[in-house]
Amino acid sequence: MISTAIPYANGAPHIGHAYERIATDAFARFKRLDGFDVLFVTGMDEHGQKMQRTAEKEGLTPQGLADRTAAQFARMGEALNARADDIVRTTQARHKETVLDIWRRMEANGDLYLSKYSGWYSVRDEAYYDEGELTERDGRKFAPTGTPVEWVEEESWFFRLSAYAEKLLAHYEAHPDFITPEHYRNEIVAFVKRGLSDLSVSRTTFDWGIPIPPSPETTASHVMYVWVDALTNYITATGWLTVQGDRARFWPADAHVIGKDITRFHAIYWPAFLMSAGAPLPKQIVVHGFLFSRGEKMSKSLGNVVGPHELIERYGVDQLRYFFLREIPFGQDGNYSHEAIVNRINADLANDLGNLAQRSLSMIAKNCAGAVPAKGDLTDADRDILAQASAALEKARAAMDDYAPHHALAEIFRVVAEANRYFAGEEPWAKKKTDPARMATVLHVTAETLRRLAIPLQPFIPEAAAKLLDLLGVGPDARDFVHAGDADALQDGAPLPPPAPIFPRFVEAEEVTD
Ligand code: ME8
Repeated sequence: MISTAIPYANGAPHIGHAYERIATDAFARFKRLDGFDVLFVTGMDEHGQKMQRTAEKEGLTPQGLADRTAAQFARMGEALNARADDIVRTTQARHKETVLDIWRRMEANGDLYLSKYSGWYSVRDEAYYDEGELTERDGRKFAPTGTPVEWVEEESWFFRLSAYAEKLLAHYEAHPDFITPEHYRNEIVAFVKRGLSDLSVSRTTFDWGIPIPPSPETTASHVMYVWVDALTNYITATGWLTVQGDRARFWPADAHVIGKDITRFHAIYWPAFLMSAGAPLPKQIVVHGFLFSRGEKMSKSLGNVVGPHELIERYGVDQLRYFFLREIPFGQDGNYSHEAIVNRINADLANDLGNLAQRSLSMIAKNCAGAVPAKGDLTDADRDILAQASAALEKARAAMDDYAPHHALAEIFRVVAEANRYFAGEEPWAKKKTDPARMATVLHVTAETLRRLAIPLQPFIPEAAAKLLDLLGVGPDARDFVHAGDADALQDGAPLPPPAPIFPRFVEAEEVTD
């Protein structure tokens, strides 16, 4: 099981959301093609004060706002070719049931108590902050994330988070890969080592949330703190705890893919809640960095918010997926700009991969009767390029196990570049008259190299890889990684469809300015 964070339903999808969805989809596709049984889930975070306030501002009901945003995110998932198996919306009945179950388990374990909360709260972050973490500007106080905080004083349920610091540290110690990349792990470990305060887990000053069952001790009606609610979505998706159906086997999750701003919630609160509820912990919290448009943080006020749909329309979906996954070292922040995207499209996709496929396949169409040319005796150069293409899958697999798609793609494209050198060096066009058998062998080896590379490219650029495999005559049931090797190699004389381009160059149109 692999998940994305569930985006707040108070605003339209932005490129950070698209990035997370693309990366998680690539991880899910990779495992699926590698023979694993995969559950890929996403969702919508629909409760909380921020939702209630935005809805009021826009003259909508919170549910109306959530429905509108959920439809936008569903469209984004389709447009990115990154459809999940399930979308958990926190206003769904199945989810409320799961959250109440978790709550009762934490209560039964003696970890919830009623008290009074007085302290600072950021509605934008839906997070509490200690006085010491705040900065002051113009008489107003701000959280370390830059968002304004307000003073909150209310009756509240508390979760005994303080009792979990040692247990969490022991867990991080015993599972060094629990938070990855390591840099985020170190931050979390240092934070927990400073000690944890108990966490306020209910609110009484608004009502857009999951109601907490009334107790004789309370004087007001409480709704669940939105992070207890939201984090539980991951269990809702599997039905573990409640439905116990077919999907329950997917819990505990293998990976929660999240952005760096919400590591505290996923690597501290969530495992503590689960320990309290007696539930197994997810195996890994996989953290990605933030995307910036030319190095600036995206914000509406800066006017640099480019929507995912606009980018897909301008560059193409595989092009965008490739750019994000190849360009940004996973886990680090990254920039995107028109120039950088065009550069990747033209250099890697159009020139290296697209041209090699186009040149070799059109030579085959013209000179080899549109069928896989016959392979003669192999030279060292032939054997070497085929071996490199096979090894690319192994290296990509290791990189993806480390959540490093940029390394996987770098390796595959290193071999694409090698294959171009091989093709240019062998000059099959010059051998047409002098040594047609050798020409056929070089074209065969090139086509087989492309097949071996197209197979591991599928998770990253699904449409173009499928098109390339079509052009190579590889049937839909011969595309899993298990078919990448010698046993399924192209056969002499197998018919091929007419060649077609897979990646056009990006040509500047007059209106494309940045
Ligand atoms: O945090 N670049 O929702 P969200 C890359 N509802 N990733 C970014 C980003 C950027 N500029 N901006 C945001 C929430 N993200 C909660 C999650 S999970 C139980 C609840 C990432 O809509 C962000 O880090 O603010 C998070 O992983 C995801 O987008 C949703 O952010």
